[in-house]
Amino acid sequence: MTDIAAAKAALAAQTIELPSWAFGNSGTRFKVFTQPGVPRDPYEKIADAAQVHRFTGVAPTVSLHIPWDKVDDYADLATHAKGLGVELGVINSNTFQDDDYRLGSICHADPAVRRKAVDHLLECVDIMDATGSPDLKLWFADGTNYPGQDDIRDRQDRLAEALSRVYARLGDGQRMLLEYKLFEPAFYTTDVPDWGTSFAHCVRLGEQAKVVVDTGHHAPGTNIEFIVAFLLRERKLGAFDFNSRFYADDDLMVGAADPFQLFRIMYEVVRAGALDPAAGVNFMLDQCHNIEPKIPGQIRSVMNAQEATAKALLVDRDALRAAQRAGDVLGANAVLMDAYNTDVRPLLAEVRADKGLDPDPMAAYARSGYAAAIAAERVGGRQAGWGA
Ligand code: RM4
Ligand code: MN
Repeated sequence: MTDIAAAKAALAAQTIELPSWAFGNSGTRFKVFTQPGVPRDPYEKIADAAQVHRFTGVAPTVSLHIPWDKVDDYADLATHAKGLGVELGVINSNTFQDDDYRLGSICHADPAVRRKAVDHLLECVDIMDATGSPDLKLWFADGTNYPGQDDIRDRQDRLAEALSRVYARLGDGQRMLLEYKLFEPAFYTTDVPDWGTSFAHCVRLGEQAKVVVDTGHHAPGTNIEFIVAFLLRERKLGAFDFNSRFYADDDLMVGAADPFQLFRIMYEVVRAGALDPAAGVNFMLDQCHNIEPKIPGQIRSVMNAQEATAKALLVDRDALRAAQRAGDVLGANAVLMDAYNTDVRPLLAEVRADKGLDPDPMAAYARSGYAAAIAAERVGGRQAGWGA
C-alpha cells in the first residue's frame, strides 16, 4: 500500500530551482521574438521568478548565469531576492560567448585562452561567496568540428587541469557541478559529451564534484533513468537540468514531450531516497520559452515536475518488489503503470491548499494581473536575453 500522507509530505517539501534566463528573451538562430513585460535586468528576472514561487510554493531558488546576470553588488541582489521570498541558487558559468572561445575555452590549445576561461570560473566562485550560492555549474561548449582538428587526449588533459584548479578554489560546502552534452555547438567531438566523461572527471576531482544530468543532452532513445539510477548509487548526481526535447537540445517545458520518461526518472529518484534534500540533488529547470509566455511557462513546468514526482511517489513499492522477486514480469510492469496512470492533480491541489495556495496556479497567476502590470511598467530599456 502506498502511504498517501507520506507522499503528500514529500510533495510539500519538494523544491525546484528556476533558471533566470527562462524569463529573458530567447529564440533560435533564426529569430528571437520579444514579448511585452520581459525583464530588463537580473532584479526584474528575480521578481518574475518570485511569482512562480508565489503561485506554486515549491520554487524558492533562482539560478544565475554569469555574465548574463552580472551586477555591481551581488550581496544586494541576494537581499533583493530574499525580500521577494526567494534565494539565489546555482551560479552558471559561461565560456562560450567570447570571440576568444572559437576553438574552445578550458580545452583550447592556447594557454592564454585557457587562463582567461579559468579566471572566469574562479570569478564565479567569488560570486558564490557573495551570494551564498552553494554550487558552480559548468557546461563547456568545447569540442571540434573536424577529425584531426585538435588532439582528443590533449584536450582531456587540459580539461582535467583546469577543473582541478577551480576545484581547489571551492570553499567548504561549495560544489562543482559538471554538465555534459552530446553535441552542439561542436559537431565532431565534444570534450564533455556524456555522463561517463563527467563522472570520471568528478571522481578524480573528489567529493565536491558532481554530475549534472540535463535531460535534453542525450542521443535520442537514451535510457536516462538508467543513468540517473547509476549516478545516484555512486552518490555522484548533483543536479538535474530539466527540460523536454523532441529532437536535440530543444529546451522545451519539462514533461511536455515525454511525461512518461520524466516519471521513470523521478521513480529512480524516489527509489534512491534522493527527493530528500539531504541527498544533495538540486532539481533545476533549464528551459527557454521562445514562443509561450515565460512566467506561465515556468509555472506549467513546475507543475509537470510535481505531477511526475507525485506519480513516482504513488508506486506501490512493496508490491513492485514482490512482483520483481517472483519474476512476475507483467505484474511488476502493471504496478508501475498503475501509478503512472493515476490522475494526481487532485492530490497536488490538496498539497497546495494545505499550504494556503490556490489549487490552480496557472489560473491564479492569470487572475493576478501581474502580466499586465509588468507589460505596462517595463517600457524602455533593453529586454534581457542571451548575452544580456
Ligand atoms: C547550455 C547548458 C547550460 C545552460 C546554458 C544556458 O546548453 O544546458 O546548463 O546554462 O545552456
Ligand atoms: Mn543545462
